Amino acid sequence: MKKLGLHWQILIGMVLGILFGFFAAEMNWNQFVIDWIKPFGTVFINLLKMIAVPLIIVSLITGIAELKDISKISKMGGKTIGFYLMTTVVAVTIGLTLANIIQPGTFIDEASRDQLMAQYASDAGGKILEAESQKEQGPLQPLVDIVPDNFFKSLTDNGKMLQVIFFTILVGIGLILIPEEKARPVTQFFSGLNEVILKIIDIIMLIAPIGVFALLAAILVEIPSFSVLQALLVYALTVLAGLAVLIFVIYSLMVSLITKHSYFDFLKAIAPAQLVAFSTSSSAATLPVTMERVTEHLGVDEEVASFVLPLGATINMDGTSLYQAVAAIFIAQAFGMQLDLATQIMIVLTATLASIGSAAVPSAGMVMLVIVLGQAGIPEAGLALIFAIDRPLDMCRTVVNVTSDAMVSTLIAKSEGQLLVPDVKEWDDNYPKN
Ligand code: DAS
Repeated sequence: MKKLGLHWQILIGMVLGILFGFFAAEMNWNQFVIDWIKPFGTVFINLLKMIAVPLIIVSLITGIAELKDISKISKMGGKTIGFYLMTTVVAVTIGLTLANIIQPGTFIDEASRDQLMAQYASDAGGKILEAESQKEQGPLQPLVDIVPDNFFKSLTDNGKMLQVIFFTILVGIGLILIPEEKARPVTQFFSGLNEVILKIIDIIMLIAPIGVFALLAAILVEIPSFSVLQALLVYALTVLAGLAVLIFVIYSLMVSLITKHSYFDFLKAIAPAQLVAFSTSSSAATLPVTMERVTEHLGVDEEVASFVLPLGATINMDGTSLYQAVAAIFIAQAFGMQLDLATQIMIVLTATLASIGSAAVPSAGMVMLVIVLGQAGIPEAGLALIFAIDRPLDMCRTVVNVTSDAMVSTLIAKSEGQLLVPDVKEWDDNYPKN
């Protein structure tokens, strides 16, 4: 039988985990599941947390080093980065707004919340007390906290991720400022290391079906309440609602206002790329299809597409940043934490940076979520809650990531006078379809 794609293996792992969890709870096999099955879920989560810091360091440095070519090659760099940052901040803001309105984490009833706290007290308690204590500090404390006094100390604490990012960005800028021939060996080293780390993520994801099975079985045995499943469902629907707002409202407005393309025709033109993104959960794997669709069916000049799209696949992940914002608020709510405005603004910053640092491969956004949680003082133990249902959301957020890249390339082409047809209908009439 043809080997089942990893997607289907993970989705099957999810379903079997839920069924087995309910069955084990009925049969009172709780201790067996906690002793012999849950550890596989814990190992899976720790593997992903292990790779988060190296991933953000090498992918940020590699990403910034690529910017260097951009500033040299063309003035489009600033415009492109500007559009990407704007759409990402809009995405995070939509995510935070929906998560605060829908309050998915409050669908976990008190009893289950107490069990959640007890279950993860070691991690949750400490984080919540730490976050509470941070509130007493001065208004500029968050700014002071960004600058590390010892980079290696920052590396050992997921709560100091902004310090790691701050230092990493400085290294990237340093690379841009030194002569090309001196920078090349360094950027080649980090680019090679980036490939190595992406391969390690591939290896980690091979045990994802088992990890997801174990996580779900453990959740259902430890917190045998429908309210947890119900809360997870509301959380997933909150993410999907946010992604839908991006695709059908924000991007529709931007395409219609800035170009003469009808949004329906725009979506029709990039639908094949969206389907590849959905089935691969990888913007990088979808890139060749995105490139073909925008150049052959949207009239975007080759020069613009081959510049804007690879950059977008690397640093523009609107779907991921929205997901990270919703996930962070959901976990905080699930642990009964009230996040003040300063913390939520911190989440906008870290989710934007984490999505820039997220690699264009399956589950990269979930790995980077560790950064967002750590920085906001939200218990990482909550990851066990959402890791188990991450893959279907990854498929959807990757579609949004790719749609945003295609949309920005169309807008940049239009602004550079390199959108070969004002209206995509003209393109289809005057040019041969592929
Ligand atoms: N799967 C990533 C991508 O390729 C996004 C994510 O993991 O959030 O865009």
